[in-house]
Amino acid sequence: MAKGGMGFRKGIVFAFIAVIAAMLGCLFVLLSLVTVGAQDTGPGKTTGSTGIIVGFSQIGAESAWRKHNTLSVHEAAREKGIRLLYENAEQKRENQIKAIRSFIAYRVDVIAFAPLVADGWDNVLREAKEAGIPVLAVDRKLETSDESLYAGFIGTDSLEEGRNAARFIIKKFSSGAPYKRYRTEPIKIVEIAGTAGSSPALGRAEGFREGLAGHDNFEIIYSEDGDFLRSRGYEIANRILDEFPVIDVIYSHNDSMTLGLIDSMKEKGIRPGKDIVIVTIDAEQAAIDALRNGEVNCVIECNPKLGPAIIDLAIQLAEGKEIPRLLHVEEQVFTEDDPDLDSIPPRGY
Ligand code: GYE
Repeated sequence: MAKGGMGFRKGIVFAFIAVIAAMLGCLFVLLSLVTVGAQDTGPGKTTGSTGIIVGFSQIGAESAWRKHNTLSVHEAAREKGIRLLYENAEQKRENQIKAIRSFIAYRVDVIAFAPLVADGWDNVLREAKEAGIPVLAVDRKLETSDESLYAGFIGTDSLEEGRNAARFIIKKFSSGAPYKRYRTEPIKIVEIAGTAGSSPALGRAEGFREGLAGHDNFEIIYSEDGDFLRSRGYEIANRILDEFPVIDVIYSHNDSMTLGLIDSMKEKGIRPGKDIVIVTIDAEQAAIDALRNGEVNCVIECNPKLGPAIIDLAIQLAEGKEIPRLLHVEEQVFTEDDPDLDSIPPRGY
């Protein structure tokens, strides 16, 4: 009886320990989820000690560039004690409008907004203005009927990126390179463009044409919107490489599309960087690696590490300060002519 009683008590004790262990286990899983959530680049919130809340409407996760950009903003927010409400619009304008409206309803202090395309935001920006919430345009530029609808812009200078692409090919083809049609026929260029109507696609196209103006030995024979996606780069290359008997240069608005078109070229036995000159923008690690092994000829940097600057500007806006209307980040150009490509530090994206 006594034994049985002991057994029963032991059983209870064991059961109790098991329940506690299970509860601790659950708590551990929950805690790690919260931590992962805070570090994640997916939707969610990060908590902050400053009391400042920033709503960040991101475009999507279409490229390594974009994923790193998202991470950079999350990290900077965490470092500066800013609570970040993050929404990924999955490349849809209506999702960005919804996200901005939800930030207004939440009464965030500042909205940071990477606009998918340049125009069509006036109404929702007016709603933010009426609610007294300053909007910072990040990464891509905005076109509005009223400049006072946003506080300022920080991001890339895509016009200059386009000009740099033109500068590279002008130099390349004026140095007596053994390209068969040089001097007798114009150099034939295909452009794989970014998302139609987005400011980087507009700027990269315009700057490129501006750079080529007056150089009659270049001809853009074809241009197509590849939406900044690797799959689209591959798809477009599959088609055009068969369609056009001669392509001398492919100018691609981002590395993701470039990697897709390189896949297609290799499948067709065309040597990227040798049979066709490749100029690409972003400078993600994979593009620098391709430059090193001769599959790409020129890589124009577009810097995604905007987080610290975005968060600093957001803090200034939250404190009621004025910020500059336009801030471009510093960017470099890497080419096959650089004497020491191995010394390029790891890109991180
Ligand atoms: O070049 C590209 C992307 O808006 C500048 O968006 C950015 C572009 C970047 O996804 O890879």
